[in-house]
Amino acid sequence: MSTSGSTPPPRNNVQTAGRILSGIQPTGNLHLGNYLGAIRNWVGLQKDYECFFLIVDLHAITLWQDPAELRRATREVAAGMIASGVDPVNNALFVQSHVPAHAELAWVFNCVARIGWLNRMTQFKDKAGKNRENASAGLYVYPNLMAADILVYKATHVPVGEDQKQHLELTRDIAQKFNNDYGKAVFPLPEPVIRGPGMRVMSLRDGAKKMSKSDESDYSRLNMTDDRDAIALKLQKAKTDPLPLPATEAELEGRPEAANLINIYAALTDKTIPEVLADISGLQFSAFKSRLTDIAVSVLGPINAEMQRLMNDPAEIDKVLSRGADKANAVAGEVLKEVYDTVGFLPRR
Ligand code: AQP
Repeated sequence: MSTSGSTPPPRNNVQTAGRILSGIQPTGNLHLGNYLGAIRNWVGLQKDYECFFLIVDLHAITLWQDPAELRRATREVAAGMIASGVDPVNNALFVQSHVPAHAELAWVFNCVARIGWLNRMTQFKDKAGKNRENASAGLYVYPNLMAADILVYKATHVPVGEDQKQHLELTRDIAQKFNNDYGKAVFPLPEPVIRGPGMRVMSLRDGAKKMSKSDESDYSRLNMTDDRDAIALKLQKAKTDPLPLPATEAELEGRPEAANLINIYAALTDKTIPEVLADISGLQFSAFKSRLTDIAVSVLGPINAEMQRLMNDPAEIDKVLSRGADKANAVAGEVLKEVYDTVGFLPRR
C-alpha cells in the first residue's frame, strides 16, 4: 500500500523537506537538556521543514500536576521556545489541549493499538515504577496519544532522542495497522530525523541519570531561567571524580560525570571532543568549571533575559499560542474528519 499522504503541502508557496511534529511537556523548569537535546535542533529544522511544535499538557497530567504550576510551566515553555529562536509565525506553536483532535484521534488509536504493543513500552515501566497497578490509565496509553499527536498532522518526520525511538516505532505500527485495517493509505509512516549532535545531557549530580525537570534536586540541572550565580554554584558543585581532567577521549571511559561536563562544553561551543580537550589541557577541574560557567552564561543568559521579558506579558504569550492553535486546528480538524469518515462514523449534518 502506498503512503500517498506523505507529501506535505508547501509552506508560503515554498516546498519544504517535510512536515515535523515535536513536543515538550510543561512539567517543571526547562533545562539545558531540553535546550541542547531538543529546542536548539528545532530551531535548525524550522528552516527546511514545515513545523508543528506543541506543548503537551495532556501528556503532562498522566502524572498529577499542580494546576497553577501547570499553567505557569505551559507559558514558560512557550517563552523558552520563542526565546531560543523557535519562530511562532512561520510555524505552529501551540498547546495540545487547545486542539481537541489530539484526544479524539488518540481514542481511535486506543482501538487500533494492541495491548501487547503497549506492554512492551519501556517508558511506562520506568515511569510507573514498581507500583504499576496504581499508575494512571493515561500513562499506559500515553504512546497512543503520542501517535495521535504525530499522525493528526500526517507528520512525515519526527526529531527523536534515544528514549523516544520506541514510541515512534509504535506510531509507525499504528499508522500501518490503521491503513491496512481500512484498506486506505490515510497515514504516512513518519521517519525519525536527527539534526545536530542529538546529545543526551546527564544530571550534574549523577552521570548515569539524564538531566530531568522532575529530578527533585535542583542542583542536578541547569535551568534555562538560572542566572549567573545559580549556574556558577551548580557547576562548582557538579559531581566529578578524583582524577585530573582527561587528555584523550579514551581517558573519558568509565568517567560519566567528567564526560558529561565535557560533552556540555562541546555542545555549547559547537566543538568536537578532541578540540575541547585541547582547549582545557592543563586546567584543574575548578578552573574548567569556571570556564564552563562563562560559556553556559553566554549561551543561556540572552535566552533567559528574553524569557523573562516574554513572561512579563502572559497575555501576549496566550495570544501567540492561540494563533498557533488556530493553524493546528485547521490541519488536524481535516485529518480527523478523514479518519472518522474512513472508520464509518456518520457525518454530522
Ligand atoms: N537530559 C536530556 N538530554 C537531552 N535531551 C533531553 N530532553 C529531555 N531531557 C533531555 C528532550 O527534551 C524534549 C522534551 O522532553 P519532555 O519534556 O517532553 O520530556 P522528557 O524527555 O521526559 O524530559 P524531562 O526533563 O525528563 O521531563 P520529566 O522530568 O517531566 O520526565 C524531548 O525531545 C527530550 O528528548
